[in-house]
Amino acid sequence: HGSNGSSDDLTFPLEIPPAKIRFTKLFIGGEFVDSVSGKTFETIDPRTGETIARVSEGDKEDIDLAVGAARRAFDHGPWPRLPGAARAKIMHKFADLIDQHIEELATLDTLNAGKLFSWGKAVDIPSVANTLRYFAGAADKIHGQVLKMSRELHAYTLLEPIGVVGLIIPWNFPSTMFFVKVSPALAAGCTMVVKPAEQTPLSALFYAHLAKEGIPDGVINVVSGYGPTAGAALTSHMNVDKVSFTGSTEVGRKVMQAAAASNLKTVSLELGGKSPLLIFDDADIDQAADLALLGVMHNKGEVCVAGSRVLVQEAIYDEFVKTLVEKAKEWVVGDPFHPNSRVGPQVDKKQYEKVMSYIEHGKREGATLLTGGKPAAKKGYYKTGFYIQPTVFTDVKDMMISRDEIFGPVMALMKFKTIEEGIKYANNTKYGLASGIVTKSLDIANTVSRSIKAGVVWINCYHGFDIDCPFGGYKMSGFGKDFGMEALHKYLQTKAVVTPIYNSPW
Ligand code: TXE
Repeated sequence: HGSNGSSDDLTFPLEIPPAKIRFTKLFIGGEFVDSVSGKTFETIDPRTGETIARVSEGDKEDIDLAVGAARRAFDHGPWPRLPGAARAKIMHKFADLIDQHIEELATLDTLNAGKLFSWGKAVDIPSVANTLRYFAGAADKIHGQVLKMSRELHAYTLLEPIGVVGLIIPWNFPSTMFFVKVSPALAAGCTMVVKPAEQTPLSALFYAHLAKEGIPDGVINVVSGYGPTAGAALTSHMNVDKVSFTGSTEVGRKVMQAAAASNLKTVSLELGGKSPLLIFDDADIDQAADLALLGVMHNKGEVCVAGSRVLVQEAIYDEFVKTLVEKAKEWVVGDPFHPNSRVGPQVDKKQYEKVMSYIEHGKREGATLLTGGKPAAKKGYYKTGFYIQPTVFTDVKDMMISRDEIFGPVMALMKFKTIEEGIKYANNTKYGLASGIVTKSLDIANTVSRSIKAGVVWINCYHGFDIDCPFGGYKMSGFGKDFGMEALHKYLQTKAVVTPIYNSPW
């Protein structure tokens, strides 16, 4: 059953499950509050495009209040002063609370972002609890070094929390991205203001509710609102010591400019990508086609590391294409609550229109549409939803669809001859977030992985994430790592303390 964009009833149940939304206000200083202006904005269900709740719209004044609460919690509150083990204990409790609400949290991310419910329940939400636990494990192991000075001086370093941090979150992984930033910041002893994406505030506000049980007031503040207002106020705030941002390259540039123009706060950026998957002649074609589809169709292509450029070596190209077309049918479009669906709706109208316009560009620029290319599921309750068929273009040259981040279920297939040519094509992008290689040859895997300019190389796998594995870009995909112990160090700063050993002149 169910081919691409199928109108198969199985993946589109006639009933839309009712939304149960409990938290819609800003969370400042440990309380849920209305925005200063009293304004709210709509949050929608991308399955239907319909409004499911109105959420408080934070702006500059609310960011001021939240930063004030975070500042007080940092300068006078217990959090940065607690022994690391005490912070860890509270973080473990937070993680346990998440485990007790997996189903409700997964529901919110499906309702708000169109993410697959089965995936959220089995993977996304349990792993955010584990992200908290991973960094909790580091909270009592943060220490500096004793230095070997060249003169009669005793010196050591202290690792101190950087202060109040601003965390700006995208909508494609509302839970994962929240905790990838919040967890190391908590372990470090920072206090924070989180600005979730305007498309997906619901799970972030639920996490704020859970934080009330144990995390001291003012340590985590959540201000929902738009980027150019609430987001910009956070990046240009004089009392924020660091901003960690995940989003578009375009806004990443603005974040750096705002930091430079205000108090020179440090910045880390996880931005867009146009990641290559290189498939070599010796690859297992079935495995390669599965990985290629997983790489770009997972989470309906709304993944910063999406393997959106698939580069296939000449000798297997034709056979690969045949296999790919067959296997693309397994990526069934449907209601993300339905267990048989693999591709849910794009997050909102703007993203839907962006993806559709790239598909039109691809056709106009002369690429061959192999499969998909149309809106999907235009029926019943779903006719106003943002569904797009999994789409594959071949004969892709240097075109918009091979250069720009589309952020949808759209693959650009290209052919290469030699290993050198494959590497050259792979690196022919301003981005450098991720990459993949499919080969049985250790020599090819070793050579190519060292030649690709990207923050991660997945060999014979894709989306191989782990909490312990540093993740972040090269080139215009940004800088600074999320995940791994490197992420903890983004929220720390080093102080050197120096004293003479003897009371002698030095
Ligand atoms: O991103 P924005 P958008 C890419 C993807 C997507 C495109 C546009 O290609 O199609 O970006 O998406 C906040 N100061 N990615 O427009 O605007 C905003 O409120 C401070 C890749 O949604 O960058 C949200 O919280 N903050 C990416 C966050 O930035 C501002 C994930 C991201 O939104 C701001 C998302 C401002 N001036 C989109 N303007 C990834 N790397 O995974 C906006 N924001």
